[in-house]
Amino acid sequence: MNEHKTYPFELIPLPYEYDALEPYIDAATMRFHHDKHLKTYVDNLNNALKDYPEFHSWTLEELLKKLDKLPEQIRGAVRNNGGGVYNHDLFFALMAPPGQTMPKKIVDAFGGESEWQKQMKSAALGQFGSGFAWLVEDKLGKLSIIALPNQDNPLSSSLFPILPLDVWEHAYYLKYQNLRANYIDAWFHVINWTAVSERMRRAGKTGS
Ligand code: MN3
Repeated sequence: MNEHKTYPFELIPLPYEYDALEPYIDAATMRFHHDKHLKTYVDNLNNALKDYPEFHSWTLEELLKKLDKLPEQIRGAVRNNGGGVYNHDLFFALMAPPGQTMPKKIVDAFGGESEWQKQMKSAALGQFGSGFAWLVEDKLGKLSIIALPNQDNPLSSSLFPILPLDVWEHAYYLKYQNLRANYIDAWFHVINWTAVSERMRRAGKTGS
């Protein structure tokens, strides 16, 4: 992932085959989403920073945490495209072929797997237009679920991003058309809970 890397940022290859998440997420959607949409965010982020060498030593995480320190001319582009890169790196890394088990920490925090799913689905359906539903952790280690518009990232609100669910139409339109709820139900099958656990351990160590 690019989160701890600096300019120029890269298109990170998928950690699995394009069809690895079938039948829940189809190969055609994965190709467009990763090879086209994510690549555009990477290219636009690099273009935005190209003429600002003073930020070439900042990691993507730092850029998103300190948007207010950036010049106005590039702040919007970094928010949208830097968020686009971070959010998609994480979204793709935190999916895997079906069959993994939800970590106990999340089951306990939300009172059960189905209760967690209910809250995540509600946030994802409630996000009007484009955006993400997020499982986040605050500085005290408390887990919660939020929705953010467009490519906004929890780091910009002092929250640590644990698990994103992309609900932009490009994430599901080819297979599910307008049926966002069906796509959300499908995504629940392909969460990489092993990697989510890793992120929660890291959040616990570093705080947000
Ligand atoms: Mn997307």
